Amino acid sequence: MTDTQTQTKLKIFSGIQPTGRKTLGNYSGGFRQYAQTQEVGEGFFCIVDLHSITVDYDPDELRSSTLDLAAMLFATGLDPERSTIFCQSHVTAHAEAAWLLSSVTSYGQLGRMTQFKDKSENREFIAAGLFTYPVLMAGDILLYQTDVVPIGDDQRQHLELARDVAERFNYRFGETFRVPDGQYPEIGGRIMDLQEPTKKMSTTMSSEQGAVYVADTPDQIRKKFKSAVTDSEREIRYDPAAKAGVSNLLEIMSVATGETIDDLVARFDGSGYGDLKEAVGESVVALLTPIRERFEALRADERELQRLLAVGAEKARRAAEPTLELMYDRMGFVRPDAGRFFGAARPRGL
Ligand code: LTN
Repeated sequence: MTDTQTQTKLKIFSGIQPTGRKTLGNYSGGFRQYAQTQEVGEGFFCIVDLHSITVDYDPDELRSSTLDLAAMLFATGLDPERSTIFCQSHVTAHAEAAWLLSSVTSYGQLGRMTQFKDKSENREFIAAGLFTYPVLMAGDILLYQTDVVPIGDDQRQHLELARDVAERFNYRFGETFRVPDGQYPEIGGRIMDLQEPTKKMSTTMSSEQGAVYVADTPDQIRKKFKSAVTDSEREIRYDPAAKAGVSNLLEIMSVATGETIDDLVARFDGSGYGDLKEAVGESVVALLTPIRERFEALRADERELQRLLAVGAEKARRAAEPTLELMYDRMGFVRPDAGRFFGAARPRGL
């Protein structure tokens, strides 16, 4: 690939929290999209371990969840050759950028973040890091001159803040950052709990029976679909606004097989719920079995995971460094190795 092609490739960045067991909802609204973006641009996928310490957490769990997530990202199709998969804490530019950007982030705007308000409610101890969380996130995105951020609907407000921070920095210190766009999932972005279809399938809030985990065995998956809630619905039809069990099952099957919802509705016209539930269960078993097998093999080899993460960290460092240097320079810092960057490698377009 030539230099100019590299420079015009769309840059895609997303951060994923290394917490909890990942669900079918995480796969459908997240991992699946990440793997697809590799076809359209240059992807950076960051395991945001620094974000995970902003609420109560257990260090041993953080360690194992970080490796779980790394294995999951590779198992769901991210290719370490084409994309950059790395841990946030391995690239010190993230912590540095967060501090620098805190000078162009409004205290008032941080206080209006609904996630901060929700997570700090009724807590005895509220970490300062929970408040400044969106600044670290803005740095994650802006360091890579990101064009597109594939992200959940619940992160809109944080992305808006990142855009505001980029614009304020550019205005105050001169054009430095590309202002990123969010990309929100459409179909499959909201997989609901199998037991309580009015609630999102969640790592933390769902019951064991309500959530399907990417690493569940075929028998566990079949059992969960068999007992999925469909009651009070008369027929097999798709009405996402009703947040009903049947619509959720149709959406899950569409994600698993790639068939359209209309085709599925036509196929199951006149069938009973039992048939639908069994078919959806089998489609999910077919989808997740190869992923679980790859996950288990990778997760068992921590040395290999560490090696893959080291490769990703090195690529990420090289990608982030020019922007970090430019930030320091624009902000008036005297650099220890002045002249190394300027006049030569500047971030794309600057
Ligand atoms: N806040 C996000 C995780 C996250 C992120 C990012 C997402 C941290 N940094 C940068 C996109 C881009 C979440 O909780 N899902």
